[in-house]
Parts: sequence; structure tokens; C-alpha cells
Amino acid sequence: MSGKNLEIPGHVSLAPGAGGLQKVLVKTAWSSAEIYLHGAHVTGFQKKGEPPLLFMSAASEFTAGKPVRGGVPVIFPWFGAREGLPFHAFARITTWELKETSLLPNGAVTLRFILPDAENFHAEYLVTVAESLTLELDVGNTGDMDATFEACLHTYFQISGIDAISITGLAGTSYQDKVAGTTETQTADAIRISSEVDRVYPDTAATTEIEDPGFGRKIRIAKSGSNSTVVWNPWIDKSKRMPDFGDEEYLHMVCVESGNVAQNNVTLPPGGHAVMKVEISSERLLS
Ligand code: TA6
Repeated sequence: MSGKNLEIPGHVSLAPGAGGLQKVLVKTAWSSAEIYLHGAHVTGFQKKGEPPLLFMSAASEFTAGKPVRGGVPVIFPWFGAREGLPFHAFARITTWELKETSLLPNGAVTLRFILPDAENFHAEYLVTVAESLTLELDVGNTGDMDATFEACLHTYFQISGIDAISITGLAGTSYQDKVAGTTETQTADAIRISSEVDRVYPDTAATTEIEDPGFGRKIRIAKSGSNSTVVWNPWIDKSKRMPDFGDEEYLHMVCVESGNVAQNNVTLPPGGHAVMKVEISSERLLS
């Protein structure tokens, strides 16, 4: 565990979290955040005077070797199932090392995490807490051959109600519908959710927005170095099958995930690097 010298009075403190896992508490002039070293998992981000931007399940586990349900799971170096290996890979169930914390002149706080033993990859994760939350996953190939990986910042957003929100930015984009097992095109400008949704939109660098009249806010998800967007809500039946997720929590969350998955996987030459960056911000909805 990194030393106390990583604390910044009034801005960064280390504390024991749920399940005895170590967490970092961050305060800025605009916001507060909570990050666990387990998975370098951002479990909370909230702007002053607003509801939390990230959803956390009340039933989440906080156990070594198990994923946390909510916040921003860091999915790396593969997305989805791999025979005999953890679903959504090992980065989110591994303890990352907190290497550095900084208070920038503009009042933002940055935290730099490193993933130990990432096979022939070097993975660093820079979390910037300010009026927005910026997440940067920097992956390098430390091997002597080309190396291919997938990555996804699997963000769970807190919403007022699943029937109230609409998601824009993906109009005209094709997607794999993992519920129906088909390939579709996003014809409607706005995605509205009234059943289980599990969609992988490939080849899109688009900024997406979640419009939430119930909370009177619009959440913006701007990204670079990411060509895949995933939209997921488990709806009723899948929620009941998830032991670490409340039966009715699907009503107040939606995942809009930024990554490079499936056909958008990334191949790095020896010594090559790839950086994926996501900035999450919000603004008041003009009534
Ligand atoms: O990102 C969508 C997805 O792949 C869904 O298919 C669902 O499995 C979700 O991730 C949650 O996965 P998890 O392993 O966190 O339960």
C-alpha cells in the first residue's frame, strides 16, 4: 500500500473502505470522488449541489478477487468471456498501486495508478478530479512481439429513472445487439430504454450524452482513443439474476461505456503505446 506521503491535506486522504479494501477520498472546489485501489475503481464522483454522477449498487461486493458493481470498472486486457478466465479480465479485480497524487494549480487533483503484473503490458491509469472526471488508460507493450488487447471503462451512471432518460450521439451507427443476437443500425436520434439493452457500437469516437430531465441535467461522455461504445441496462430478469445488484436498481442506472472491444481491439508493436481518455461532465438542463 502506498505511503501516507500521497495524502494532500484538504484534498486527498487514504482510508479503509468497505470490506477492508483501501480507498482514496478526493475533494476539490467543485466535486468529491472516491477511488478504491482494488481495480483502481472509481466508486464515486459527485459535483457540489448535484446528485452523484456515478451509480453504485447497494449490494456490491467489496472483496479481493471480485468485481465491484457500479462506478467505473476498468476492463482490461479483454472484454467479455475467456474460457477458464475471469469475465471482463483481471484489471478490475486486481489491486493497483497508487504511485502519485497531485494538486494542480487550477485546483484539479490527479491520481496515477499502475497495474502490477499485467502480463506483457504496462498499464497506467490517470484519474483527474475537477469539475469533470477525466479517466486516461495508458497501455504499453513491454514484450518483444506485437500484443493485442481490449479495454473498456465500463461506467455506471446514476439516473433519475430509466424511463426518463435518453441517450444521444450514436444516431446512424451500427451496433451488435447482444440481447437479440443481431446487427442493427441506430436509426432514432435518441436511445430510450424500456427492456434489457446490451449493445456494442463499433467504429465510433462520438461523444454521447445522457439527458435526464428528472435530475434536470445532461451528462456528457467525451472520449479519445476509443472506437467502441457499449450501452447496457440489465432490466428486470437479469437484475434478479445478479446477486450483487438490487432487483430494482436497473431503474436508476445505465452503463454508457467507452472502450476498444471486439473488432476495435488494439494491437501494439513492441514498445508501442495507446491512450484511451474519457471525460465525464454534466450541465444543468434548460427547462
Ligand atoms: O458491458 C455490458 C456487459 O458486457 C453485459 O453483457 C454484462 O455482462 C455487463 O457487461 C456486466 O458484466 P459483469 O461482469 O460486470 O456482471
